[in-house]
Amino acid sequence: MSRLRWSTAGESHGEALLAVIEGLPFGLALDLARIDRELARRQSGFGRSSRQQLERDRVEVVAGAYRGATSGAPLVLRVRNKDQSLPTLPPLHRPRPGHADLAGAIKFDTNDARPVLERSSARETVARVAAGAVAKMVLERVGVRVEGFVAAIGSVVLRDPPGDGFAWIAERDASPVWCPHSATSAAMCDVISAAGAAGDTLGGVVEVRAAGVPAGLGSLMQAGTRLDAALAAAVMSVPSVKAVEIGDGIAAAALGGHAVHDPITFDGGAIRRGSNRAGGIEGGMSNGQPLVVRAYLKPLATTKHAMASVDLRDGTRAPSDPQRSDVCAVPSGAVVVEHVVGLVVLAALLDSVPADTVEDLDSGFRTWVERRAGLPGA
Ligand code: EPS
Repeated sequence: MSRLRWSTAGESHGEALLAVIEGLPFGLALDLARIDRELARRQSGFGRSSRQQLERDRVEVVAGAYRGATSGAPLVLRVRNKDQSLPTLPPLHRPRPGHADLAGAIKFDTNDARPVLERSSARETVARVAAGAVAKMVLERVGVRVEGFVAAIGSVVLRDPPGDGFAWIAERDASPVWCPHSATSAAMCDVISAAGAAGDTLGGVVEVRAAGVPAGLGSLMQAGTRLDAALAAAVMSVPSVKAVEIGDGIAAAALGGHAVHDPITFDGGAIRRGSNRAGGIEGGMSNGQPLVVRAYLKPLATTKHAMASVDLRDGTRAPSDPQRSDVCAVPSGAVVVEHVVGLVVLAALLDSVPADTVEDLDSGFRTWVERRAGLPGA
């Protein structure tokens, strides 16, 4: 089990969303305004429902801090819901295809899927972003930066993804769909508007890059210690995600090995790679190249027009229960996946460089990287 662990609690229309993060080093100054900015990014993508105008997500620290910094205790974060209508919301008897409603109703042996909907709602990702924002603050101390963007919405694909580095951030942040290319971004807004007008929903692809990750995080030794496996599991657990890709994983399946594997050179006193098709991971370990993780999101399951379903009380044919929903949550997905990747990378880092305090992390990280500079074992 990793030193860093996290979990969330809360319902979409309950009192609040909560995140519990254990294993953080002592002494990390908690920049709450920074967490709020990430929460605002998660909320503000084009294509979200009127709910986003209602909620103004703000983080509060409930436990685990002392004088504004982590205390080494479990850190508990809370984001209150403005819409706390859960006690008066009607039961949900007609499950929506593509949602957790039906499987959850069967699991809990109930014909009212309301509690299932409430917990499976993507509103839960508020808590993951809050937790991930803390993870990113720790990572940034040691020069690791994690950023995500939208690579496709529906049929509109970002043809020319940005190169290494983060020169694209300003253009991403100017885009209402978090896509770092203004013409593609405008086309994405157009397809979202068209889908909304037709009463439909859209999915897409998000890409997350983590730069500054040293080689050697994760482990080849067991299935559960592989960094790519941990990333895939965490990213797949984000609502709507149906596929996860590391590097050029999907395209690589159709190519020969010479066209796929990244050449190794030794140049200027350092190991270098001619390309990064592996997405920064080989053998379940980071290889010193930026991590590249892509998530494929299905169109939202809550569609405006009802779909074929049944009434769970008597099995009669009945249209699925329409709920308020977004047209497209892919821009939010880019922010959520970015934060989830941040949590997994920090967990891997703390497994290799255990640290009780942030100062231990600073010095431990420096030593760990310095020992591995140049040729290994030299
Ligand atoms: C969601 C349905 C919508 C979304 C919600 C996720 O909520 P409501 O039914 O209250 O309009 O807006 O997402 C959020 C509130 C959020 O903050 O992301 C769903 O069914 O998953």
